[in-house]
Amino acid sequence: MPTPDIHAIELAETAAAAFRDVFGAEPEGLWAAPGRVNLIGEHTDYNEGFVMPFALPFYSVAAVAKSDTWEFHSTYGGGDTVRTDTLEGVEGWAGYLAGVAWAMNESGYPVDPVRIAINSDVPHGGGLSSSAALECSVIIALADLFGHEIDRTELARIVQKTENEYMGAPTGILDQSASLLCTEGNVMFMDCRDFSREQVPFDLAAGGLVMLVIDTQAPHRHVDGEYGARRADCEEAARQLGVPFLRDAPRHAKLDDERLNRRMHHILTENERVLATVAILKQGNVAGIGDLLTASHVSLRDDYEVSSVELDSAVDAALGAGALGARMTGGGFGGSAIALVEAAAAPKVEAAVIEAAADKGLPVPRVFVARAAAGAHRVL
Ligand code: GAF
Repeated sequence: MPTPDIHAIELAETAAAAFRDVFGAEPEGLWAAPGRVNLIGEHTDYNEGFVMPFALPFYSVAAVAKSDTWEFHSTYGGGDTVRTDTLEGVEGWAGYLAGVAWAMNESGYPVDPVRIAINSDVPHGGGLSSSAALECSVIIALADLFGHEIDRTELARIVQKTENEYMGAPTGILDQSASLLCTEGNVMFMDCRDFSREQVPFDLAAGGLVMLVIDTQAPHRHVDGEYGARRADCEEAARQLGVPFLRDAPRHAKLDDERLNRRMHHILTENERVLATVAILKQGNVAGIGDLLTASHVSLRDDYEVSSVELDSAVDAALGAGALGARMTGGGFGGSAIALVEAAAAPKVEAAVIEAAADKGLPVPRVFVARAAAGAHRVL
């Protein structure tokens, strides 16, 4: 049972107040699910490789009660309310809510209509899994309310089904797993082949360090073709090598196609970097992972080609100002970067990142200090 997060409780109070205002009734409960940072192990999830996320203390909170019809309210985006008799074809933010209920029904866990009021402070479009947080807060609520005892790895699969089949986004399993399975104070090392995982202590303060998250304010998108194109490249590379997934490719495999070869090289080296990161963290040497983070960024930028001018600017400026390591995090094409820095150097790194963006005429990034927070839980 995670320690109740004060912040999640405040968000929950606002969600409950919105629920009362809009529906004129009390919610039956409040459930919170966090956004995430992926420390390392990027684009490896759909190659059945290794990932290493931690939960951020930013949450989506769902206030929920049973109802006669589907009613969805969100406190953000103008305080919109959507009412529907059917779960089919709900679009926009409410689609994530309807989609989770749809995926539960499809997966053999029947749910009836509910009212949901959502409140969230996971930055939208920041590449920090705001949609997974939304979906995960709703799925733990529905599982509780309708008495389904479902393993959290199965919940993650149902949320992935929502993304893939209802929302049409071909994502892997990283974000949902992070939101549902991460634990406070730890970074989660997970094998996406079989969900085997280990919570690795992530004590930044003991090493005099902080992890900065740099939200570039350049929206990141999944539904456009680039994410799917990377997946297709990986599948084709695996097919040409005769292996089920790139995770299974031999270390020195070579493909004739230069682009596919680079994609494969990223996946193979990224999996190795995750294993090296786990080993270093287990020695209690958080500062020692800096070079691995930076090498991951270089690989994502050059071999996998999912970085962006905003992310590269943030990473280069952070490193130039003394960060021990920095990289983009999440799917890329905008979104957020992370930088591992000595606590005393954090203001200098933040200033350098902001100045570099201004010099290039890019949006002003929002920089904050991350900590490893609790995964999805019932608040009240
Ligand atoms: C996005 C996807 F949703 C994840 O499944 C994962 O592939 C990630 O990009 C890249 O590591 O967040």
